[in-house]
Amino acid sequence: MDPFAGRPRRWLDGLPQPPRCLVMGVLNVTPDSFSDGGRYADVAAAVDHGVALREQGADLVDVGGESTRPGAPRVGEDEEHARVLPVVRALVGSSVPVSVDTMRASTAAAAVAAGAVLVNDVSGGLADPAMHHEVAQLGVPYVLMHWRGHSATMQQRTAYDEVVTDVATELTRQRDAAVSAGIDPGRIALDPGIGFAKNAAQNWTVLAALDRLHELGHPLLVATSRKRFLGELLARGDDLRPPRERDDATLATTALAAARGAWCVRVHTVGASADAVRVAARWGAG
Ligand code: PMM
Repeated sequence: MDPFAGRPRRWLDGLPQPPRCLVMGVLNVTPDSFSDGGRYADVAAAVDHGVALREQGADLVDVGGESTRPGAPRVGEDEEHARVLPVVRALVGSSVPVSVDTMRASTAAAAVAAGAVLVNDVSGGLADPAMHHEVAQLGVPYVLMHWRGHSATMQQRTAYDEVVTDVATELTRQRDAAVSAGIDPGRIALDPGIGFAKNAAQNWTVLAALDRLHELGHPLLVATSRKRFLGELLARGDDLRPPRERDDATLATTALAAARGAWCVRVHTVGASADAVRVAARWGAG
């Protein structure tokens, strides 16, 4: 029997390469994420939101059960499974393509068994030594993000000689580890980890250098949605623009990332971004 029966084939034959940037919709099943914590903490609300994201044009709905906002504590394995798996099952049952946002191999495996088609690991394999081997066995696409440590301490890890070079070097090291563990390089997308162990200036420097990250030879996922550096850019005096008022700025970063060749953007508000990536593709085609 085909273990992937019923799942969208386009995700199982490798990384899809559509003629436009993909849109991943964020679905945090957490009480404490920085912009949507608590809103989708119960299964029914989360599933309704995931279906709505799909209807608004998400190519994937990214289900996560552990907040990674700066300072967040870790969530236990059982709790993460209890948050994520019923939502993954229900969305897959509604024909929504789902990725799982997790740093744990066991959660990745359980979510793929429940129908998820991609593993999105913000730690790039550093949080759980079993992750790369597990993803290799699962045979699904893998988003490998630049990461230097858990949320509780990551903002103390912002020392770089030159941020773009260092991010590229560290991503390459993790990519090589993933490939050595058996993950097909054709199924790996890289993500510079905007807001992870980076201050606002470093985030902007990395975004301005996407071309250098393209040289690593993998599709790039860019996730800026509602992040603090946008709140800082748009601050009035000492008052940061609140997370839920950063969607217009996120739309600008979506359009720019898509125009600079990003393979996928990860966003909270999907509809406008789904339009923007089409505009960027059409503009690029001339
Ligand atoms: N950021 C967050 C969560 N998951 N996944 C990837 N690949 N890249 C990111 O930058 C990323 C992520 C944190 O933000 P959230 O609270 O909006 O989910």
